Amino acid sequence: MKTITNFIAVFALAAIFTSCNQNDEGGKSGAMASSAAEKVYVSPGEHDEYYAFLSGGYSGNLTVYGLPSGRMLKEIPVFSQFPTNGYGYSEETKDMLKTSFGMVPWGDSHHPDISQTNGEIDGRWIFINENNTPRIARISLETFETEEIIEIPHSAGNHSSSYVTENTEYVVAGTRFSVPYPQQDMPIDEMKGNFRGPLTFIAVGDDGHMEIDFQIDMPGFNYDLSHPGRGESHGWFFFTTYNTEESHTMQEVNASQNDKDFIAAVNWKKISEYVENGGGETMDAEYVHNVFDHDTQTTISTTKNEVLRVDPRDIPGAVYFMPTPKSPHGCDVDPSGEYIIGNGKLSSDLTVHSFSKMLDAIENEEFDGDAYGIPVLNFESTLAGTVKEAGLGPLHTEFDDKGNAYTTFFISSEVVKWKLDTWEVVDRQPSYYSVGHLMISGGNSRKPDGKYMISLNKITKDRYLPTGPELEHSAQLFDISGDKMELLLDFPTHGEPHYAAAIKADKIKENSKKIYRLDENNHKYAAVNESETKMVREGNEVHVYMTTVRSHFAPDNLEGIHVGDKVYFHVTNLEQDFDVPHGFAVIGANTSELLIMPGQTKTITWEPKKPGVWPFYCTDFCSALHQEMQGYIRVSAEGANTPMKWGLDDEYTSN
Ligand code: RUQ
Ligand code: CUA
Repeated sequence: MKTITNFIAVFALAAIFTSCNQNDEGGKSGAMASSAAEKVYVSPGEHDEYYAFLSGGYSGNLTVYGLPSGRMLKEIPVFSQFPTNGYGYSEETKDMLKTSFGMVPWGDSHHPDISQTNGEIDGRWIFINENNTPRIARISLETFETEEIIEIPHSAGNHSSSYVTENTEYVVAGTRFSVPYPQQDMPIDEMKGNFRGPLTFIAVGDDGHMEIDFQIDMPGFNYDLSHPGRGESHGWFFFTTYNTEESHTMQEVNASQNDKDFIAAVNWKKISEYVENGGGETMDAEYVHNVFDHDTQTTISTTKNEVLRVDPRDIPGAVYFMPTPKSPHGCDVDPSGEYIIGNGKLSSDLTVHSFSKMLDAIENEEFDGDAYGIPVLNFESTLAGTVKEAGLGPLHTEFDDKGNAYTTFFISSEVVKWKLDTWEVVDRQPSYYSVGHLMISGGNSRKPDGKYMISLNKITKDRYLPTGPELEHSAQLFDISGDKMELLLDFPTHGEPHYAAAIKADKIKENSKKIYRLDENNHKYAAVNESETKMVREGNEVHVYMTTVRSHFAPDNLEGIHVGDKVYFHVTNLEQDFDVPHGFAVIGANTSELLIMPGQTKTITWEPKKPGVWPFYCTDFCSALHQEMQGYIRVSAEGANTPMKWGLDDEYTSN
């Protein structure tokens, strides 16, 4: 134990040392600074070349930036309620956050990944995982809205996710915390040998719809990160593990005892065939699957109660373990699919495995025993090479289009560029400070785009003006087109950017939806013109069918609501112009506002507490007469008999 503690102490010291050092070299001046400025300058009215999607971490969301400018274009709500537009509050979207634990209004999002065709990112959807209450979301890149969220049963800490295979056949989820499988009440210190680590493969249909295909019942290690094979290794998936010690306490020390943990190599094609031929057994599960239906503009939420469990020991050749030093974190596959890189967090070396050597080793049965019945391959047999003493605390690796790899080092706070095949370090640049992930556009694909790299840093202090004890995390943009990486720009992110994905703007912008067509609005409570607006009472529930158009609501005067009523405002935006949303807010609402896109219907609930005449208004500055876009609701005391009456411009309907 003592050696380990010392080891960690040395790393901590090194961190302080390197941070101080870098401080002095941080700034650039003169000609260098102006050439960097030119490279990131996107003049007013011009568009960026790339969309970059940054994970929001504990914000639960996904933020969109333009590159190279670093301008934030949008925040897309995914796993968290978003009062800015009513996501997760409105009647239509609140079920998107339904889980088997009830409504979960927050999430910890980690790793976005863009859908692929033939190993190239295609810009149809972006997936992102939720770590805390295990889920995967699919976001449409036509609407930039979350369309689907699937919960992952029997998983705990969905971290090795949400990476997709070469043709988006599957998106994966692996449990970071091993747990009883299925969950049960048992003593914690009986973990070893009794907990399991299920890996879940979710099939993605041509329309994007996700269904869990199977769950692989793996030994109870922590499955940290994963990446798909590509090219020759298409059909395989690789997962790093740590805590192969299976310790249940003080993991900081106890999970660092083994000299090597594993990368699990999973032949999903083989397992998928096995399952197609009736293999596996169904087991009980409880999970919720939420799909946003564009036709009715509402969420369809379904609770499922079984999954297909597969025992890898029943399928010869399905899973192998490759020993990898020192609690590996990142698990990255190069564009050719030949190299699998495992970054041991507590090592200064990077381990590169060879896919072809792995196949030979399997063929020649070069095993070093097994772990719970899964063959462990001989370390030397799969080893392609080692990048020696590249830095301290390696985490993640990405690739360019010229045979180079880029690895982040958290402790020595730098990005190190090295050559595939020769394993030599060719450049290193400090990051400010303590970089976690990095991202190169198309980094998880056959065709990375070697123009820009961003480092996503954990510590920001002194890079921006202080904003109290909390600073937003910092991202740094590097030009990687030359031999040396060149720092161009710092920009703040929102939440914690664990990983990101980027794509050329051309691949998305033409498909971007501008409006929802009113003639396709099949929302149950839509009023697609003002003549359809009305109030309908059902007991103490009142449904208001309301419309918006620049610059009034219809109706804008409503009477006959009583304290004790529950009012549903179903607001349809009649606009058919790009970028003309209207908002809806009403005093004392216990939810949020609504932001309604052109052609859309959204619903907010309101339970008036006090008699009076209460205003509502449009929150989005939509026209010169936006301030006039308002109305009044008369609320009478409970038990009063004020008749319902609604209208616009003193023309009333009543009942
Ligand atoms: S993990 S560094 Cu999800 Cu590396 Cu963030
Ligand atoms: Cu509508 Cu402001």
